[in-house]
Amino acid sequence: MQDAFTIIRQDLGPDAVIISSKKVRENGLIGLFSPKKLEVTAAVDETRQEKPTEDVKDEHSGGLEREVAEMKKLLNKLTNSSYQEPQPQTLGRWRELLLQMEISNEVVSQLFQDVGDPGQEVSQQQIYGQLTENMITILEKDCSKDSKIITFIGPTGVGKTTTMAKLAAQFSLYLNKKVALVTIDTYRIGAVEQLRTYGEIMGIPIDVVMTPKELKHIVDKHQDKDLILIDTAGRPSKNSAQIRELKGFLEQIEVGETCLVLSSTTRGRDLLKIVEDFKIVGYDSLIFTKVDETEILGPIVDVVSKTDVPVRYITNGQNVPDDIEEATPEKLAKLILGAAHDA
Ligand SMILES: Nc1nc2c(ncn2[C@@H]2O[C@H](COP(=O)(O)OP(=O)(O)O)[C@@H](O)[C@H]2O)c(=O)[nH]1
Ligand SMILES: [Mg+2]
Repeated sequence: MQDAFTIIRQDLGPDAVIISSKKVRENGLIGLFSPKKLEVTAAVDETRQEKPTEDVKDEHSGGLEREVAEMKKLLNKLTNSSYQEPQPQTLGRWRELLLQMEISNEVVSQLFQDVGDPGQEVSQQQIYGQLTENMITILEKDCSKDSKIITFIGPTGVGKTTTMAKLAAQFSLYLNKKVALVTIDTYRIGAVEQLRTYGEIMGIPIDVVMTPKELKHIVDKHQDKDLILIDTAGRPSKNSAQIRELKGFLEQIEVGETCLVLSSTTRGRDLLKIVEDFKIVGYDSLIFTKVDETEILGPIVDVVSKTDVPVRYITNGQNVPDDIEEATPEKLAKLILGAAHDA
């Protein structure tokens, strides 16, 4: 505060009054751990200062300009001379934060490997860097599947059909690939219509199949395509009889890659149950949808750690085809740990 007074006095003169002062944090994750800064707003009452009044208009706007310039200067000085508070117990805070992001105790312990002893002095950047590195190691999984035929499985409403439409559009419109869409999602009213609409817009053929035999026939028919995407009915994962039925369909063809689609908004414990239930069908990779709808993305790390398969894509909105991104371990780690990297 003493520093702020000095700066205000220099810039605004002895008549300056303090309007408000408060401690503020920087935005983002790193803000939680860096010392708070002091923000002081001060002003001078111009009516108290004697001024020539000949050219009121010019004087007025000139005064305003000067004031803005001075305020800018003051703000710059204030943000540069940061107010130091005692450092919080940072390692403990990070651990707390990771647990709040719903990463399990077990995985949090893995993430803290080589991060440093609690007694030791480590900078925020060092902690962040090591946590990121450890998270990348956990997220790095192999998926050496040939992905000519990709099947999308997963619970109801997670975004399978939307994700498939996004990928179909990306591959056909941007990469000029020949794409075919097949759906065995005949259970939900409107499900087929939804896909048909996307297909029509993109000029991509759509086939609806009712039986495992039909599926084989259709896939054979599309041998000339670069990519065949197969949509499935999102059956509740509890119902394992239906999961077995799905398996019956998929056994008819040589699926290149099976993608388990999961929503980021599902609670961690439910996710772990779902990935377990879908093991009957089997899957080679994961897609996490709706990352735009939650800030708690910790369970992704747990799921990858448990399933041993990589995350291929994340989706971040309802817009077809743009709201989808390829997921690399680096990108994911950064997303999960927040924007701290840039700070
Ligand atoms: N906010 C958001 N909504 C999504 C995303 N992906 C899909 N959705 C929405 O989730 C709902 C269910 O999607 P749908 O593809 O029909 O799910 P399916 O039952 O798994 O095929 C739809 O309203 C989609 O627009 C996403 O990444 N973000
Ligand atoms: Mg669907």
